[in-house]
Amino acid sequence: LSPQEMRRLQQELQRFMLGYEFGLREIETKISILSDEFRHMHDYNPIEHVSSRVKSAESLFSKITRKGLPRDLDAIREHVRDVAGVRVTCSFVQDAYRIFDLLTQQEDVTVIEVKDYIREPKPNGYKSLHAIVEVPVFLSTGRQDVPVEVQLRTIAMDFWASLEHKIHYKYDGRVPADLVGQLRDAADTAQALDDRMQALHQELHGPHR
Ligand code: 0O2
Repeated sequence: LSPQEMRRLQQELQRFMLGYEFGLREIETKISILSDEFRHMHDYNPIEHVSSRVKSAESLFSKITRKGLPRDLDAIREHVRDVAGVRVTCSFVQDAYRIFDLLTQQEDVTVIEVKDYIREPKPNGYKSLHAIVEVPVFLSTGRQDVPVEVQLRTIAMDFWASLEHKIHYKYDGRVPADLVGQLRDAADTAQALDDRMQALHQELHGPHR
């Protein structure tokens, strides 16, 4: 490629990523407003922690290569829906569903897909509520609808997932059977903790809180 072509491609990639960055900001703002308003109205905060990321160009291209798709931006736009991702860690299971409802009921948020790994955990024990939502961003060139993956989970689920991620990475996906079993047990323990914490919380504040 000539230097001019390289520059053009680089600009195209930057512009492409920027759209996702903006979509992410819209969703982050919505979550932060819900969190602040909840604290103000109910003297209670259902959200413990929010983190977000736009996937790196490198990991996007390796993802479409893994999927056997052409290595171009159109393929990413069409087939990769977690370019922008927000993870919301809540105190209790009930809060994860409450934030999900409050976010997805907003009229400018379109739900594309929901995967409820809390009701139906993955075989390895992974639990989280996933939603791909689309949010409009308004640019000088007009409206752009941007998909964002939102993951909602409890502190216990987040603790489990981050350790599992490290183990998965360390063994390059080939985790020894004994560790897989231990992780599954740990996921049950995390669920037992979530159940007890929610019961205690409800005893303190009543069933609707
Ligand atoms: P990262 O680095 O967190 O972004 P796809 O998104 O098409 O590849 P799928 O299965 O349709 O795959 O998506 P799914 O099930 O909604 O899961 C996508 C994301 O959920 C992952 O993103 C992880 O963040 C998280 N996740 C899913 N399963 C597991 C799991 O077993 N353990 C852990 N720790 N996290 C999980 P990425 O892109 O893999 O990673």
